[in-house]
This record gives sequence, structure tokens and C-alpha cells, in this order.
Amino acid sequence: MISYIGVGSNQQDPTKQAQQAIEAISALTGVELIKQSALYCSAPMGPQDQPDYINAVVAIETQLSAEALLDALQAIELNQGRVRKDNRWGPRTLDLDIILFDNQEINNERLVIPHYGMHEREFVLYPLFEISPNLILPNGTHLSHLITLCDKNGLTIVSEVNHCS
Ligand code: A4P
Ligand code: MG
Repeated sequence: MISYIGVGSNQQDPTKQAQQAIEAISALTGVELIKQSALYCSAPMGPQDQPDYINAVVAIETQLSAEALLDALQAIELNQGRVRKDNRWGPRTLDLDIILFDNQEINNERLVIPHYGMHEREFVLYPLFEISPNLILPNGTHLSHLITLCDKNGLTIVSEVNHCS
């Protein structure tokens, strides 16, 4: 099964957090890393009194179920110092979201896939488009169409000359 995972961090050296998370994902049993996007710098969605985020999307091939994959991703979040708080959309050392899983639509107590926020999040759509420009969502929507509807909102690729503030 191909799955796409969104990586986000805005605490404790976000670039390092994102790189470490991608390494941890590729080291999971039953998971093979297929592609990874560049690291992007994005303005915070939600409360504005928090630092910018580093975001990326990776494509994996996996034999795990969606639930087992979520367990493994949550273990990585905890291992990298994630403390779950009640403040929605607040700062975090690491957030790993399953954006897509195979061509499946999943809606249960633990998982909503496709990820509920992907349509309006530039920091998900643009990295996803970078690694999979021809992607079609389970409902038939073309990713390239969603991209035309989503403002970049200042999203930039992180490079040596362009540090994320
Ligand atoms: N859950 C349901 N569906 C999924 C899925 N597809 N992938 C459940 C992963 N988890 C899923 O997640 C809460 C519960 O969601 C999990 O226990 C799982 O069973 P969480 O990670 O504890 O909570 P959260 O991430 O704080 O909540 P939420 O609402 O998912 O936050 P978001 O929507 O991920 O937003 N701004 C920028 N620029 N970049 C960001 O990455 N991220 C957030 C967090 C806010 N602002 C941001 C960014
Ligand atoms: Mg999350």
C-alpha cells in the first residue's frame, strides 16, 4: 500500500525534528520510504503567536494497516518529545498525520483518511504535489486541481540561503 504522511514541527529545532522523523519513518518495520519532499517553511495555521512551521510530506510503501501505521507514527511523536495538549493547533515538536492511505476512505474513532484538513492546507498540498503531481484522491479529485484553489500563503522551500524564521 502507498501512503502519504505529513510531517510538521515548530519547536526545538524544527528542521532537525523533521529530518529525524523522516529517518524514523523509513526505519519502521514494514515501511519503505519511496519519496520525500523538500522541507518547507510555512506560516502557522491557527494561533499566530507561535513560530513558523517546517513541513514536509513523504510517500511510503507499507504492509501495515492504517491503524498500525498510526500507532507507529504516534510512537515516533512521543519519542521526539511530543506532549499532547488541549490547545488545538498549538505549537508542537512533531506532528505526523496520515494524509492518504492507499485509495481508501477511512472514518472511525481514531482515523479520518483522507486527512480532514488537507484540502485547505498549503503546507500539505504543495509538498504532496512536488512528489506526486499526478495524484488523484479517492473521491476522484485531482491534486493538481486542489493546488489551483489553494493560496501558497508565503510557503517557501527551505534552502541554505533562505532560513525559516
Ligand atoms: N487522527 C484522525 N485522523 C488522523 C490522520 N489521518 N492522521 C486522530 C493522524 N491522526 C489522525 O491527533 C489527534 C488524533 O487525531 C489522533 O489521536 C488520531 O487518532 P493529534 O496529533 O494528537 O492532535 P493534533 O495534531 O494537535 O490535532 P489536529 O487537529 O490533528 O492538528 P492538526 O490539524 O494536525 O494541526 N501550521 C502549519 N503551518 N503547519 C502545520 O503543520 N499543524 C497544526 C496542527 C496547526 N498549525 C500548523 C500545522
Ligand atoms: Mg496530528
